[in-house]
Amino acid sequence: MSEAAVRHDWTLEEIEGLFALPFNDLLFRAQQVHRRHFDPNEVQVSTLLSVKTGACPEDCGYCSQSAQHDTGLERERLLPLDEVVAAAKAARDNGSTRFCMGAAWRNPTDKNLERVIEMIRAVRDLGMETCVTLGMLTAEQANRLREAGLDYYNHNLDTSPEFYGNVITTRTFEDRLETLQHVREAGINVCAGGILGMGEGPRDRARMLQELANLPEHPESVPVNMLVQVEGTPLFGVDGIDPLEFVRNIAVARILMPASHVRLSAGRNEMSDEMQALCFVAGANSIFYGERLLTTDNPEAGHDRQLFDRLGIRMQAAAADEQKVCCGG
Ligand code: SAM
Ligand code: DTB
Ligand code: SF4
Repeated sequence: MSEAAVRHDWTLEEIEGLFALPFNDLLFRAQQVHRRHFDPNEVQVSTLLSVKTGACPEDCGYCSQSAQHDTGLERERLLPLDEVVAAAKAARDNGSTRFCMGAAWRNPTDKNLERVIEMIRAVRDLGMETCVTLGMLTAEQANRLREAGLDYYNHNLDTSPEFYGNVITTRTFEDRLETLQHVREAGINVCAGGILGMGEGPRDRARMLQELANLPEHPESVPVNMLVQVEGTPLFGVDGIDPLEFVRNIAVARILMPASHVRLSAGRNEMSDEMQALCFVAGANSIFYGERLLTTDNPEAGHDRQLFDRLGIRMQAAAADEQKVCCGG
């Protein structure tokens, strides 16, 4: 089978074999795959906004927003529509093409979902792609979001099924898969990835990528986050991941999911420009852009533009409407 084929039957041995390649060989293979599917000098940019911050009932060990951790974060109510629209406009004027709205919920109530739908409609009216991450969804809620014109739903597997219970106890890995299935069946583009640097081992990282790559359809967007360590969370102070090991994960994600956008996500503020450049060589072709992630800092937009200039990278322009509706990416 050719290396460019989109497969869903990766074995753990094959994936561990990729990780075991000499660094140069792995990056060369990832670049070859990348160039068959994408313009290697173009990066998609998305901007995040937390539309409901803090007081989340879940106990995710990495998260600043869990009510179970004392992180000093101020609880906020659902943002008013005009504030969301102002933030989306600013992101669009800065060159961002997708606006991702996050809420610190285990799952949305139907009433809250309707309020988020107003936000989705308003952001679409600005000509931007929309993404939301609201926690677990029922099949009906996913359908409702699709009817409202939502382009992407973000829901991360976070880590391997084996390591999952060390990080989160208030929901299961299977719950995550179920929501992803509802999103896929509703016809919404899937954004699903995970976090590296939470104390997991190399096998967990290979297993997480295997779970993503062996979904019936690959997520259109695969965010690879490096843990942002937040004081007061259980994972604060954990041994981080070796930067070159992180780059290898990007390369393996690129090879396993050749046609997906692989997003270099949280943690860029703690990465050198050189590490980020290696991630782009390894096949990352999307970033979160703008000074803020959800509750933590991201690099200054001006710094990112300068880095892109130094690397000859262009920001992907907004897709034409008809492309956006069907197959985005
Ligand atoms: N509450 C919803 C949920 O968990 O699905 C949506 C928001 S949640 C903050 C979205 C994702 O952000 C998490 O699944 C996790 O992968 C990522 N994330 C959260 N905190 C992070 C951190 N400190 N470092 C890296 N990634 C983080
Ligand atoms: C994703 O994979 N990363 C984003 C987005 N999806 C929602 C969130 C990163 C959050 C980083 C920590 C914070 O700012 O609270
Ligand atoms: Fe809540 Fe999401 Fe944070 Fe978990 S990751 S505590 S579900 S906001």
